[in-house]
Amino acid sequence: AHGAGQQYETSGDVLKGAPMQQPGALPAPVLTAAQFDKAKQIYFERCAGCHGVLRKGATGKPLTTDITRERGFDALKAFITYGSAAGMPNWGTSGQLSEAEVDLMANYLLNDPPQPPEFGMEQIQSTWKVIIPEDRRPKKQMNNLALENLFSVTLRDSGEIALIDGASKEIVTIIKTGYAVHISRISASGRYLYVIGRDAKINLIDLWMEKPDTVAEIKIGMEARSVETSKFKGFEDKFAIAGAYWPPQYVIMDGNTLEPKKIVSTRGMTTDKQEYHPEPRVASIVASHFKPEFVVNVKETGHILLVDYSDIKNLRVTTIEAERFLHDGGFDASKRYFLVAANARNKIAVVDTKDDKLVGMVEVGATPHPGRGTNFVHPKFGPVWATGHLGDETVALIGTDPKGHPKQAWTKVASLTGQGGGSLFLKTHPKSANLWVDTPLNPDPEMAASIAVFDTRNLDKPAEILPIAKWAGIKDGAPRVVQPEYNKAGDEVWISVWNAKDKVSAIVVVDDKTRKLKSVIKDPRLITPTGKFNVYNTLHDIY
Ligand code: DHE
Repeated sequence: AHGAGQQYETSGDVLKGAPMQQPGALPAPVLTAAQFDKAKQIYFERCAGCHGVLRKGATGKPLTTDITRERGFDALKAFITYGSAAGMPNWGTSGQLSEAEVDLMANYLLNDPPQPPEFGMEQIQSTWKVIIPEDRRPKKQMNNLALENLFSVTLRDSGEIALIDGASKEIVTIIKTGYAVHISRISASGRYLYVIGRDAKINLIDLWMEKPDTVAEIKIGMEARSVETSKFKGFEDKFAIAGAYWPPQYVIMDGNTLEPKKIVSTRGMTTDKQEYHPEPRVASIVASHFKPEFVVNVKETGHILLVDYSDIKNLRVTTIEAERFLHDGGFDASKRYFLVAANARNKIAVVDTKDDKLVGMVEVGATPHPGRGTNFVHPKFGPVWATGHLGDETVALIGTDPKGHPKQAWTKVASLTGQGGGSLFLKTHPKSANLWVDTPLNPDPEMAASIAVFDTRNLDKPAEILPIAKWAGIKDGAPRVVQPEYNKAGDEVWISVWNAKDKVSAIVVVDDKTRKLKSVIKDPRLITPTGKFNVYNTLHDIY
């Protein structure tokens, strides 16, 4: 039941209870260059997401050699093989790593981690390509697409995105991108689409072309997850920003060409112990609607940076002390407050993007994972923002209206009971009374293959469970139902049925009012669809 997604789990107590090695720990085993390279690659693909490139730990435990050598080969081997209840995947028994590979990884962890190279302006510049310069791009929209209701869909394992027309549900085009694209964002004008791969490659896609395609590309590091674009009045489409996991840095670029302008390192001191951290990765980034600022969340140090892009030569950054292990988040309905999960700390930090300060720190359930979260009006407590959790079945509702409901603001006002843990994303829409909560990482295959729907006008009513993968007619494989996303009108919900690369996947469209199946998008080109980004909703932060 463990998939790659299990890498999400927090504080995987990787080494807890492991038999202690005798004092005078083992020396590092010698690996050949070929073995070392293979292990390095496996580590990068499977382990670094949670444990960090330098193995300092974040979502997973630290694995520096002072720790691994004390525990020893056998304990490491057991944990890699069997995993742990706290979230370490069972790489051995799941068959994802062979026994020889598990041995190799245990030995590799007894060696010091190699430091990957930096990626400064010279390297970034050398990857930058303008495929169609601005003066050769269309002056107006050259296609008949209803761009505001277009969906950009991540095809995770094929290194592509699909653009799908919201009305006809036809695939308009498939565009080659970086490796395992993570998110899509839209420029303020609605014309440009930015997507970023895990390999830190960004594609700038022009939606005005007869057939939308990449007009510029760049690589801003070795590994990344986030990209965003300037939205404040007067700066529409002017800048793009991307955050890297390695090297730990963010890069500000020209919004129309991706020309790299400025690189800023995020290395520095942690908020709690105020110790130096060599690998503070950039997690989510959003663009303020109140100021010419990007909100940049630095995972390992716990700082939220408000980066003022009005004068990047004399860059002003407000550094907000929040909480360590910042990951994903989104705005409240007024778009003034940004709420972000400090996932391994079971908290949501709240930043006022008008006054540029921290206004709340809310204790929620185990390992909150909101995506961008979602907003609705609670019958009793007024406007709330919601998050689901990886570590438990609850949905936490946080009051977001300090004027009208001051007592509830920045507190957990209620907790709903969903179908189980392993939730990644949830969504409603201003026009809807349905709250959709996924559970793709739940170990129970049936739960992972279905979605829970709450009635936001009557939250005492238990959620209805819809068997989305069954509706898609997918029997083969272990499909995971992930990330509900509304269309522009707010009357349809699109849900991915994410299966293995060599199995059939689909997108299921549900009528929001009736909660009945509306259509199933199936196509051989639809390989491992995960995130879906409706142009209008993404642009206007409607969720
Ligand atoms: Fe994500 C958002 C990081 C695994 C699908 N993911 C994000 C964001 C971060 C992040 C920092 C916020 C970006 C922003 O808003 O600027 N994700 C990570 C990881 O580090 C992690 C845990 C492990 C990894 O190795 O990458 C990880 N993510 C996954 C997946 O396995 C998912 C489920 C499938 C996939 O496509 O890879 C996945 N992540 C998503 C999606 C979003 C996202 C769909 C955007 C959700 C939204 O509605 O905004």
